[in-house]
Amino acid sequence: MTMRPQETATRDRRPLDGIWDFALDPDGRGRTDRWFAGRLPGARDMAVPASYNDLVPDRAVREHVGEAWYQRTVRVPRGWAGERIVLHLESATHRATVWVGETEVVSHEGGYTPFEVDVTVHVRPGETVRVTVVVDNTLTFRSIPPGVVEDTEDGRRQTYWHDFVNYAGLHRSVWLHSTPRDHLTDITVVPGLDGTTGTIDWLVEASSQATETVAVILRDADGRVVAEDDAEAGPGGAAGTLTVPDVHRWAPGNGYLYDLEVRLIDGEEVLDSYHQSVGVRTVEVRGTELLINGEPFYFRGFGMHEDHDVIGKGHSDAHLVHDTELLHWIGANSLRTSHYPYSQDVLEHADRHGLVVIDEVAAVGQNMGLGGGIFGAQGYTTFSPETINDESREVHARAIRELVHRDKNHPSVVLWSIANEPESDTEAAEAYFRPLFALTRELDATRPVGFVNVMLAPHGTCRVSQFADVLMLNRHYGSYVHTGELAAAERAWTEELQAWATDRKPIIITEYGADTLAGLHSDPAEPWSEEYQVEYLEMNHRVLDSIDAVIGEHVWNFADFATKAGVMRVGGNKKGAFTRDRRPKAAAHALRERWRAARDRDAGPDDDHRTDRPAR
Ligand code: GCB
Repeated sequence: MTMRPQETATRDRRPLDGIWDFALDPDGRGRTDRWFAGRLPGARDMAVPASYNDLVPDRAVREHVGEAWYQRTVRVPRGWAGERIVLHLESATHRATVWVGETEVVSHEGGYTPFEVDVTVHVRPGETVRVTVVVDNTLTFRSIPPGVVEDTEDGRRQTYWHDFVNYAGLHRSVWLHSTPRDHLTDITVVPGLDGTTGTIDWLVEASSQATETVAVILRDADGRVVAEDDAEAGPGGAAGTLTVPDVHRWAPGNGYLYDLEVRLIDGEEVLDSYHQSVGVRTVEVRGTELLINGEPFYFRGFGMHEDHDVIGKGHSDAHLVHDTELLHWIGANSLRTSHYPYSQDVLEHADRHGLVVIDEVAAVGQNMGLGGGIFGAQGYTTFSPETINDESREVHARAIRELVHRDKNHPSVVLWSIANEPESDTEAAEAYFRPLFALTRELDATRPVGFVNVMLAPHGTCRVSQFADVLMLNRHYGSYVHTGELAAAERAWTEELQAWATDRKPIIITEYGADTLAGLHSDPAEPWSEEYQVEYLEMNHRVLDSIDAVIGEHVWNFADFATKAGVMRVGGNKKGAFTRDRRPKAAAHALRERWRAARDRDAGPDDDHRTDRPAR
């Protein structure tokens, strides 16, 4: 488990982003030929962070299946002598092994969560060291998401059942960082409200407990100390509760954050210090409502993707800022990290901007009745000893553990989504998911848990939604079914939703969308035209507005995105309200009208996505 690298009074960090050496390993020779022992053979330039797939105009790179090597040297800062030195990777998709010099130091499974390794004994402050990372994009029945690799006449072919390109590489920052030898290892904050008073339960763990104290200092956004506490560090860590009278709440549209400075102290000496942002808000499901700070919340926004021209799934601050501005422009208040954990920068940004997040594990495509958004049998049984089995569930459980650990302190995160559109109408699915729901609740008792239900498991047939606190439904009436027949779609959709409403749980429509080619017009509105997308959304909104239990609408998708080629994919999935380069379609303007009117109705006196940020 990791803490994100920071520069503090006791810690330092050096980004390893930039141009690395890179080599594909189509024959899988690199490990036996010890590529980590010297310069990579045939190395070419590769940018980090980025997916490697679209940076080279070569099918061998774009469609590579297997391992790909990254390498660079780094000079360890001279001033880090005596410190603990750690190599931290924010994501390596989908698994990786790392060498420092010729020593293998760590391996990690899962492409969207961070991992790190103490490399102190392998490096010397002031000297350079070679870092080699091999990433592997292979998807199997033991990975999240799943897939199958077949050896064909034309080489290795990767099949998978999710509707986005299997982008791979070092998608987020890589850091070398220092911490003191005696250091903080984990911080958990749980906010609460008692009228106008805020409470923050804090739990801090450290590398050793000998004679140490943990002190916490809470500052408001103006830097004023508003509460302090301390406790002896015992075997289970140090814990306490801070109380903040007249607390400034974190709320949708008002991303107010306090700064919690955590200090590990021995006598008079501050051994380590770390800064944790805290938003004071509560989340609760009551009846058919989801309450934030006791107020019913209605989700307006999108299922998104980390997906851009050239960089693929690579994180870019410029795109993050732009996408957030567009969300504000359109009047959205929330998003789902479909279909994998997004960069921590996205979560931190959502915290600061009062954007509400449904946080999703990369369990997508666990459904052999579906493929790439296209219905049709895949020739496999979803859950079976040979396909998705107990071992796969362990991998899934680890992915949930890593996600909850990474994101537990984000006030923006109000709901965990532990899978997207898995098979959910079989006994095997029920048995698979029961323990995963239990695990998620055990890891975090403060947030509701759900999964995203697929159209193939309508009300009355789904055996997994019984475990969910909130129902999340993806429905494409008027696009995949009743294509072009909006009246019939409206009847069928209303009927299905009325049935779900009898469960007396809150319902979020996590996807509804129609493929639309920007610039294609027709009157009367035909599928694929901008007019049809607008009418399709209007129809959906009539249906959603007619059902009280519906507490949210997330259009699929924020923007057009890259998918593997297919007969239903014209240069990718075109269900975006924006094009892939973020130009608004007519639907974006229609959504803006609906959502901004709603935002104005809901607005609190100090809602403003731009204000109330703590100084960085
Ligand atoms: C879905 C999936 C999403 C697809 C979408 C589509 O239900 O959750 O990943 O992209 O359908 O457009 O087919």
